[in-house]
Amino acid sequence: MTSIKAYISAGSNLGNRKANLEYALGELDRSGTVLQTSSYFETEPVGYANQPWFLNLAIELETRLEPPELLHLCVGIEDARSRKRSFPNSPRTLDLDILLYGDIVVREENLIIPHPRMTERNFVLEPLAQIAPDLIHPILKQSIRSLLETCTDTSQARRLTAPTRFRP
Ligand code: PH2
Ligand code: MG
Ligand code: MG
Repeated sequence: MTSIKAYISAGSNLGNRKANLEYALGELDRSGTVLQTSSYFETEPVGYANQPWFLNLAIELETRLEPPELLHLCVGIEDARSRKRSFPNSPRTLDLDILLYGDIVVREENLIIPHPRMTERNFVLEPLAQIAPDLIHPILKQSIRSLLETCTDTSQARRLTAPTRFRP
């Protein structure tokens, strides 16, 4: 199969957050090519408030993996950082969510692409808009920039510096 550009949202709010995210970047780059990363964003927890703030970033990955293989890779990288799955939106060392996979739509029981909640979340849209503002959401047919402009999420996302290895 030919290569596809996939976009991944990465987040961490337990342990050494930057080390967890940099580990994920290194592993993803071993499986394909990390073309761009956003800056780190320090973000207010959404969904379950009583937990530490997150570091989030968005990753543009060139990959030859099919969507289920990419999901399997992401779960393996999360597990390598001792990710525990206790309850929805619980704190985590590492979360890797596939947002978009080219303009392909996937509706499987364990994998939905585009990510169904991506348009409701500043912590996803702010970093993604930094690296891919003109990218079109394949179902909504709107750019990431315009999805961010119309997003009603009021949670805070503060832009920091970019990871040193993969500056945009
Ligand atoms: N992930 C969640 C739930 N809430 N909040 C922030 N700020 N960042 C996240 O990555 C995040 C969240 C579920 O995956
Ligand atoms: Mg998530
Ligand atoms: Mg996840």
